[in-house]
Amino acid sequence: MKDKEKLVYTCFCTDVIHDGHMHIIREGAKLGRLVVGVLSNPQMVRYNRFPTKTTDERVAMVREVPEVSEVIVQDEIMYDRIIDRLRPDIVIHGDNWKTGHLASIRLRLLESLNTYGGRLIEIPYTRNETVHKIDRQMREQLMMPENRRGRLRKLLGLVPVVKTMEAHSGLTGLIVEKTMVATDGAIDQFDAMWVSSLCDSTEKGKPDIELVDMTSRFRTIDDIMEVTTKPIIFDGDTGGLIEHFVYTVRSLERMGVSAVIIEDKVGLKKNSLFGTEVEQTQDTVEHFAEKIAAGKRAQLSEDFMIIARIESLILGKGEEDALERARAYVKAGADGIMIHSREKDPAEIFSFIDAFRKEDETTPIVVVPTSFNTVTEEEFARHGVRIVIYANQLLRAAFPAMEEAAKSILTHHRAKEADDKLLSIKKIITLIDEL
Ligand code: SPV
Ligand code: MG
Repeated sequence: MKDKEKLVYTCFCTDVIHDGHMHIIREGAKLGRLVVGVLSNPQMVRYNRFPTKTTDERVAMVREVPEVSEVIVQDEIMYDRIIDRLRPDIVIHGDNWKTGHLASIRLRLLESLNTYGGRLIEIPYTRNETVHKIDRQMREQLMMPENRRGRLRKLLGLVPVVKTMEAHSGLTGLIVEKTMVATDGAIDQFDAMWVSSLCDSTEKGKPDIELVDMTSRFRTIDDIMEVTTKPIIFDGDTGGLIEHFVYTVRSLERMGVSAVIIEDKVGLKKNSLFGTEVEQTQDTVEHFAEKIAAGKRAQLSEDFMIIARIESLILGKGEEDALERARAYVKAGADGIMIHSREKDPAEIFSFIDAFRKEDETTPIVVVPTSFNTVTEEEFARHGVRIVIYANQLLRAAFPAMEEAAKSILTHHRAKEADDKLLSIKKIITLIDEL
């Protein structure tokens, strides 16, 4: 007999209701009055993959299910507050969260339930062919260029800071796509990917001087896109000639890239982190503004973004020059401003950001904290930064690890000594999912 007095709660973080969800719903409804929480979209971005429906649409979808008595929005990944509010007799969940990064959510939930004697019931997670197929189809939907391109703009509307990590290959793309951690009572993952000219060039053993041509850069993007769903921000270097940049914009849009960042330099571009140690020439305000305007005119979709990168601080031209350029570039149509610095001390970058924010509250500001790496995303957010790019850390992590393995094998004339620092053969052969 169904005990109508009992309040049963479950939370859904999904765009589609499949057999697995229906199983939980049916089992939950057998136990009492079933309330389903729908995890809000800003939290879905942290917990799962990017939602293809709005929170309201997902609420409406769950409301359609007759066994569900009530649908509410859960706007935190952790259950603490919702449990405090509802005090359900039972929480029902699949048994797929006992290990891995989701385990911390479960433990916190158990603590909350223990305070008043609530119960957690876990039922076997459904892993049948249909569920697997739906999951794969959802992922492939997210990969389609027309769905992927607008995702950066959508993210800007959902999260305070878009956490962006560099990817320079399919494999590093997968790391950015899949890495999740549980810290401080929250689940975290990266939101977007940066296809860096420094990393793309270095990976090919070439200097970062616009030597690797666009065809090759596009090939890297394609490798990443084939196996991931997160939005891509492309490092377009100087953008080249205006006459060429307009073609680049069209190609990137067609591929499903979300944004290109171009920097206001001309001639032989060198990496910004050299600063004034090498000869580098800044573009004129007028010419660079014209490049942005031409790119915006060439753009066919609404959602693609052209972000203007200001090199004034890198080149020792000062904040006033940077501000003047920011104004001109925004006026020319730039969808965002990236301000760069190679100082360890974030003072100059914050001084610019605060001054710019006083006159412009909305244009997204992008930073690349390679040198000023003590600043947290939260601190950037407080100053109004919207996109933080970790521009080269995966490549820099891989190089010393690879070099160490090479040296160890040369030193010992065998591979045994290197082995405990290496990914196991079992892991490497199962790392990549097959369709
Ligand atoms: C890159 O990652 O290629 C960049 C950022 O342009 S920086 O290397 O800091 O110039
Ligand atoms: Mg670059």
